[in-house]
Amino acid sequence: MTTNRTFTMIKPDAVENGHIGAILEKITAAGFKIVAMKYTQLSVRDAQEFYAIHKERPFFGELVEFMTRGPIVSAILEKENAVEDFRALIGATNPAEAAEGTVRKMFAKDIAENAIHGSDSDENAAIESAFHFSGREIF
Ligand code: IDP
Repeated sequence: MTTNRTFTMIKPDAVENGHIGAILEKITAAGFKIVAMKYTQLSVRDAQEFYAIHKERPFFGELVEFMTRGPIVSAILEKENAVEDFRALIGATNPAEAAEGTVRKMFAKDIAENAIHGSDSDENAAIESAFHFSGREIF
């Protein structure tokens, strides 16, 4: 089954480097409609909870530090087949392996500071959206 929504964050590196506008342009040009969006900063507790699945990984501390070091843009996006199509738009986790023209290929530095998040399943899209937005912030 496919749903029509996914969740994204433009990560602190891409915000610091001034890429918010270019990334949102790519997202909307690809046919995604923004149904929720905010400019915010994760607390350490937020990042630990959001990435809890990675808590045993060696890079967990680095990931939490990175994701909390500055503001992010979080958003919920709507499009047919949103999760899969958005993962294709952002490219592989490691920008060195990402396809030409993908967001990570264009704007990411390395596997840690990789510019953007996209949910990896419909279930996680719903969980991550609810983590960041209340019902009345979603249109
Ligand atoms: P994804 O974001 O493409 O779904 P995940 O494997 O879920 O990739 O990893 C979550 C995030 O953790 C990545 O986007 C990246 O920021 C960070 N990360 C993943 N693997 C590494 C690594 O080997 N070193 C440092 N950071 C990593």
